[in-house]
Amino acid sequence: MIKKVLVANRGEIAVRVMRSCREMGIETVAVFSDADRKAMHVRYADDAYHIGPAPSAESYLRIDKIIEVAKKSGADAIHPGYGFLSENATFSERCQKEGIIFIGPSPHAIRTMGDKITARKTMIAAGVPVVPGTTEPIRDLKTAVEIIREIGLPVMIKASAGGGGKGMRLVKKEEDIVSSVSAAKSEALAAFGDDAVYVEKYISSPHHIEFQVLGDTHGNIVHLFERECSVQRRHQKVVEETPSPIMTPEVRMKMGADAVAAAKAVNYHGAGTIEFIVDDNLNYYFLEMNTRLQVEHPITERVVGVDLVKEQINIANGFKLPFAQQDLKQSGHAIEVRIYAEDADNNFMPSPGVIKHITEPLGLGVRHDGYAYEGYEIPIYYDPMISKLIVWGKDRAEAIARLKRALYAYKITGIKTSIPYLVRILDVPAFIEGRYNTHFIEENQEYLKPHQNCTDRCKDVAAITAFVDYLNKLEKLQPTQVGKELANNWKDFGRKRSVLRL
Ligand code: MV4
Repeated sequence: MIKKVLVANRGEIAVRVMRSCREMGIETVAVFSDADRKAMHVRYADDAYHIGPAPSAESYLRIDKIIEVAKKSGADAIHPGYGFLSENATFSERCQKEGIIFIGPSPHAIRTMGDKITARKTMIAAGVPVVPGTTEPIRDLKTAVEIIREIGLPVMIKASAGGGGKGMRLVKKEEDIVSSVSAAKSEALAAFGDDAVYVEKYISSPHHIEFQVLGDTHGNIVHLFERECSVQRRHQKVVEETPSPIMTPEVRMKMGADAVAAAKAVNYHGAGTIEFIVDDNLNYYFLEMNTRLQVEHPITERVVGVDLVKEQINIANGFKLPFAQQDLKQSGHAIEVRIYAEDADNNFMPSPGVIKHITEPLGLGVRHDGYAYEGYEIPIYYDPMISKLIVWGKDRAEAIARLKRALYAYKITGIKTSIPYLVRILDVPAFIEGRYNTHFIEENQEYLKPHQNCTDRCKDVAAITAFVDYLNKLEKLQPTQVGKELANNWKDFGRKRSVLRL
């Protein structure tokens, strides 16, 4: 039985994992870099160990140091969160060897799905539809031209060791094949140390729909339905929702069964996600499998009513899944938005710095997964995502209204955040109507620019912030008191906004 979990991560996900541990009566161990001495996950954990300098290559990615801390602290298991070592087969293997439980899938599952060509072959053998294309690495440029002619242009060239859009190239014209393939190969070699690339037919206006799966170590695998993740910017998800607005019960059943078949093909245990690319006629194809807990997992938790981290831990303990497929139902609608410390009005420049004031939204149907607090400095070294806002409604319209209400109430000063940008997304007609695909952001640039009301509001905010700075200097107020001052100013402000319907 797992009694103590080392969380090999930072930020909101480290805190989120520890919350489930605490509910289960499991002790938690944090690890932290120089940049994270004052981070929330360090404060939240029962115990915390320093593992190195700020750059992740010297801290959160150091397998040896993390294993050492696990032993020293008496942790019997490690939860990797997402990113960092979460999809590192060597790490999972090393844990096994050291007698520490890795809360995640087997090294074999990670390895098979991590190599996209092997994953494609495995899916074909399992009868799961994949995008038409190659199942062997492109050997040389001459055969590349022949193969691509056969598949038909346009095609995507992808790195086998890549994923998530890294090292991807679209080829539209025959004369570009040679240069694109060789560029993709050298890019893949530089980025992943592996120049194997493969080719897929290009699906022109796809949806990104993924299925959550859970498997236990007794061979039981279920899916927990889909997440629609088509609102992306440079392969970064911005909004995720479930159910998908384009899904039908029939296609959901089929895709769910294929997601389970995909996981079965690698004897999957733990939480995982099958990514599909879906065209307008709801033809769908396996894209890749993520062998970790994902950022957007809370929308599934809310609509299906399952604590995915708790299930991960129970699976790692060797327990059987407590539900069968027919026990699982979707109820209502959930949406998540990711809040980044960046300036959407200045080319999404990262905006690290000290959080001067933060008021998180509360109320019916609102969940906030974050880690920032007043006085905390967002480090420059890691992903700029500072929190996730997850709302639930009985239907999509209620969820959107609730999300808007929550975003209006969400106040962060000291740094720039993507909150105003997210509000604008919720006002785009195509989003409101649920008619969008992966081109949503680029197709709606005009709507997503700051508009007049918004600009006025930003000026007001600037004035208030300047006022608070003035108070701060004049009276040497503590951040919390400054916060109260600010909150009072916002009271009127909120009322005005509800009239303006920004
Ligand atoms: C594709 C595609 C079109 N056709 N593959 C991007 C992320 C990576 N997981 C795969 N991606 C794509 N693969 C074929 N054969 C279009 C994309 C794609 C995309 C996919 C999901 C969400 C957003 C996207 C944005 C641009 C391109």
